[in-house]
Amino acid sequence: MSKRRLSKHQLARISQNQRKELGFDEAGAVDAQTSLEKCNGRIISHYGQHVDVESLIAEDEGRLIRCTQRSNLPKLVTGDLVVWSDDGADGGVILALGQRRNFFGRPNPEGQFKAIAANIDLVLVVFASSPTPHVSLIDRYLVAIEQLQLTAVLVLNKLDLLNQEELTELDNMLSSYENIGYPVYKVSAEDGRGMPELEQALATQTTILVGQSGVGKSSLLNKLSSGKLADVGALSETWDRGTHTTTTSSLYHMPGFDLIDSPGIREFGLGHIDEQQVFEGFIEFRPFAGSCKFRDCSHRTEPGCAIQAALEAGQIGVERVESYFRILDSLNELG
Ligand SMILES: Nc1nc2c(ncn2[C@@H]2O[C@H](COP(=O)(O)OP(=O)(O)OP(=O)(O)O)[C@@H](O)[C@H]2O)c(=O)[nH]1
Ligand SMILES: [Mg+2]
Ligand SMILES: [Zn+2]
Repeated sequence: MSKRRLSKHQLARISQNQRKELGFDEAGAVDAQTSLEKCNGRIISHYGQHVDVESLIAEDEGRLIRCTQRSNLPKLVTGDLVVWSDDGADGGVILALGQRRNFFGRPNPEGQFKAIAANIDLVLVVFASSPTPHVSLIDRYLVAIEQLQLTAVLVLNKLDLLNQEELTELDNMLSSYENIGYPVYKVSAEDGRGMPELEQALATQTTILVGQSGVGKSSLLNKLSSGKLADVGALSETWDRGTHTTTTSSLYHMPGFDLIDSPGIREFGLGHIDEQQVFEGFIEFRPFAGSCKFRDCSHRTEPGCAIQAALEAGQIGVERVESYFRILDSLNELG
């Protein structure tokens, strides 16, 4: 009886605060996560009411079991380590969630931030010349990735579609990210260009592919596996109408590494993030934090602003500063 009340209490608290739902910062949610030695399965895919779990039990390692979950658990996501048990029929039931090392997430249509994958090493932010990258979408991803203390890698796909002029333009943009410390890969899932270098960066890691719908995340996955694992969208205009080919995050084992394919997005909202976190998400701004004349400097027009000074000195790029203000403005519109 008291157990039941506890889980209800936990659920109520979960709805109060999305971060808590993700299993961090909250005594209740952390208690709900069990130690990793007890885990005997990993979630590799998630569909509405059930999840596919691969067994980590030595004698049937890799076997897939379709499981339901106990209602007192937080929402489980791909990559979660779990304790499961046979349900006596063909499937299983998930009894406990193993402690999450980290997670990646995205805003749902209501603007709340939801986990989509857990226990990952790298986030591959994929973009392409078509569909055209939304303004500051990359920076929005980077802010979210930095806030979650994950490691970002940028991947420009569809290199085969670029002419020299377009390539030069994109190279300029990409080198500005390389200069501030983000690895950048230029590849084509179509003709395989750049793929060996990318593959090297993925070795031994668990990596999630994220980015707009239609940029070629599933195509990259298929290319890296030398086979067709994931469905790829038809060459069409459907991305612009919001049709996504991949509809759920799934984990795939590749030779020497793991990849999680995720559904594309149209917008990456940052409603869950505050101004300070946006600032910290622009990693090249960090050395200037606290150096402005005014403690509450907006970095726009105040005298003695360290960010404006760094911009004038060429220490930070104008596109990034503009992008920073655009993101702040969008937060204010939401608020
Ligand atoms: N020319 C060219 N086309 C590509 C390349 N990579 C992917 N495509 C095409 O782009 C389209 C979309 O590819 P997908 O792999 O389905 O894109 P996605 O990012 O997984 O999309 P969602 O699952 O909707 O998020 C398909 O028609 C692919 O054939 C590439 O490197 N070059
Ligand atoms: Mg896809
Ligand atoms: Zn300032």
